[in-house]
Amino acid sequence: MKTKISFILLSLVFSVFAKYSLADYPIVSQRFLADPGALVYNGRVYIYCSNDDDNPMDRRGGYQMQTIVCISSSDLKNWTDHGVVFRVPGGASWANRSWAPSPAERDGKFFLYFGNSGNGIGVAMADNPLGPFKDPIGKALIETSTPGVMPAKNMWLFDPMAFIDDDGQAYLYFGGNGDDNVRAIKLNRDMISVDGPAIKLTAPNFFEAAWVHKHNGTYYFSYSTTPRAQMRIDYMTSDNPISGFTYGGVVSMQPPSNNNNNHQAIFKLGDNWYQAYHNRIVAMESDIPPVYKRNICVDKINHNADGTIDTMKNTVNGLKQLKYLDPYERVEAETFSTQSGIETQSCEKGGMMMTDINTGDYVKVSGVDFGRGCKKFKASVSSASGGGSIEIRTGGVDGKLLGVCRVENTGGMQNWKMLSEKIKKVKGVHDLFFVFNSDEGPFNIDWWQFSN
Ligand code: FUB
Repeated sequence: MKTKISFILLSLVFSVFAKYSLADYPIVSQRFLADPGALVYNGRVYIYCSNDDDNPMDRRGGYQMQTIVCISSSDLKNWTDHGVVFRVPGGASWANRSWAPSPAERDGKFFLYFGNSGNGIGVAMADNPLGPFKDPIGKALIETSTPGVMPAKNMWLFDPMAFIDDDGQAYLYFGGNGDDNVRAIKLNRDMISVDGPAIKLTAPNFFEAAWVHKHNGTYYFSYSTTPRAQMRIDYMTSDNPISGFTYGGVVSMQPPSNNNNNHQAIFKLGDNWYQAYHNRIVAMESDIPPVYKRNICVDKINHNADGTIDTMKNTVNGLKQLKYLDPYERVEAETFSTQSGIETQSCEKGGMMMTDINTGDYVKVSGVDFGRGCKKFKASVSSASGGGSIEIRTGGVDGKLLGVCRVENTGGMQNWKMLSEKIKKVKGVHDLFFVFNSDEGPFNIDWWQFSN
């Protein structure tokens, strides 16, 4: 619960933040998110993050995250904000913090491994990637008393990474704060218990953020280096998942607009490999103390034939859209590539909605394929007052106006009504913009869809 003072501070700060937008970088600028963990499932990448919205705005606030947020995309441009998928102590009564998650899927069950601050590692489970995740064992999965974890000097017992090898054996990597503080432990097939003691690994300048991926038969262990080594993401390679690692090089330098801790998740979507990471550009550009207010970015990485990784280039908008968005399917309003001013929130009936819509706010949905053309637009909206309007444009906030959809009073902010509107015919692929006017009162949007 927020105190009144922090609420006032928040309101002041958000009036600045709300007006901020930045091309397609960072992804998901309506939230402060950090420490990505990626899972590719059914053609989508799900990125699970520490929720920096849980941290106070105050620069002395520290990391106080108790929730994990999930965002996902199938095209790497338009991201869907799924909101909070796990929280403590509700989802794991023994824990009072949850951050730096690592997801895994096995036999149709989904697992999230998380750090209870630096004091132990928990596991939570769900039937689908969006949770809600719940701890199935009622205690930490990894503690200092877990065989093989100790002895270790000043080890941070956090930043878990779950990796399932091609032969089906799963491993959990974790640790922090010292070259000798990396540990790997086998997980049983159930993914919620361990098989044998933790094994000690050593990584030069190891600080935190363990991550493992496998490419062409080589295991890559990547991690954040210490502040003295600029908090780069370095990597080691081996032909064995738990032994024989040797230093390989640098996956990525300290990101621009970060200047503090660094944390990566490496994943393959389609034919290419990517790294999700965080920096602090949203807070910095909004004059918010940035240390505990991070945001997620994604860039492409390249493996060479000799097994080395080229040092990644951080870009502002460097990723290609992998496929166009289909506007003839229902699209959740919390799916977009860029926003200015809006917020996302859970709906009482379930799912998420776009909210806090003010006049002049907008969202951009990239690369929308209208095909041979459509003439109708519909959306599910709610308003407890006069409402406002949604301008439907292509090409920019001042681009071609296809139509204006009026939002009237629906009888409550959680009373949903479907609007439909004839629009000017639009064909082919365009960036779609919704530009909002809420002069007659606030409104929410749940989903939208075009038709012929
Ligand atoms: O988010 C809290 C901590 O910051 C994580 O555990 C570390 O990896 C660093 O990113």
